[in-house]
Amino acid sequence: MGEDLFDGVPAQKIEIAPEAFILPRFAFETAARLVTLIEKIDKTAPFRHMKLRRGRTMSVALTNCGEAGWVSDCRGYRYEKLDPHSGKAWPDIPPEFIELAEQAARSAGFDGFLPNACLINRYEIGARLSLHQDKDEGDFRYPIVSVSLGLPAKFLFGGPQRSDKVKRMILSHGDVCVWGGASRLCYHGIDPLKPGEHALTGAVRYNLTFRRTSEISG
Ligand code: MD6
Ligand code: FE
Repeated sequence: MGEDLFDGVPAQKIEIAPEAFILPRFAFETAARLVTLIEKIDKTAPFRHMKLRRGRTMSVALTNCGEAGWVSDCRGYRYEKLDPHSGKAWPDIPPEFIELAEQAARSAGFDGFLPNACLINRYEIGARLSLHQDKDEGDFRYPIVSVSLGLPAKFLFGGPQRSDKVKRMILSHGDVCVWGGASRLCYHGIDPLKPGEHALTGAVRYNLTFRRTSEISG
């Protein structure tokens, strides 16, 4: 890993909590390719605003690739094999995605991470994700790997209890976040996206989150 000298050079990993790391710019080199692949997935499994159980609609638009996709509707959250929009399987996870997720996990000390689900979030200006835990996977031995692309966003990271103190940090284009083990069930969220324009994505932030889940319905 190089020095933190200029944009695009991977910096040292930053431990934000036990077994939770930010890998600044880890995906910077492959970012343009990742965005192209996201646009391709959007053609088969389009981004959509899902409903939450209580009837509200998420401000973040999302889609998935992999053997299972995360979905939310009036029945709650779960992983489904088929895209409810098309009734067909979600698109495969591109090999470039899997390679990146595996390498990022390894850099953070989690060897042998093979994701079977990739949730793709698209934030437009003002979109946010309120504090939540990622706990629908059924198996918490595996970490989560998350890749930020496009506009920067303020990331909130707390502890295992909703009331735990929250740290705030900026996630920028190409930054990768990996967490597992002791931090796997920490609360986290994203503040409303600030207006801006990114050369690669326009007025949008994408986030890929890679998971390994054993809880698949449908
Ligand atoms: C986001 N990320 O960065 C939302 N979850 O847009 C998440 O909710 C998330 O970044 C689990 C692990 C890493 C994450
Ligand atoms: Fe999350």
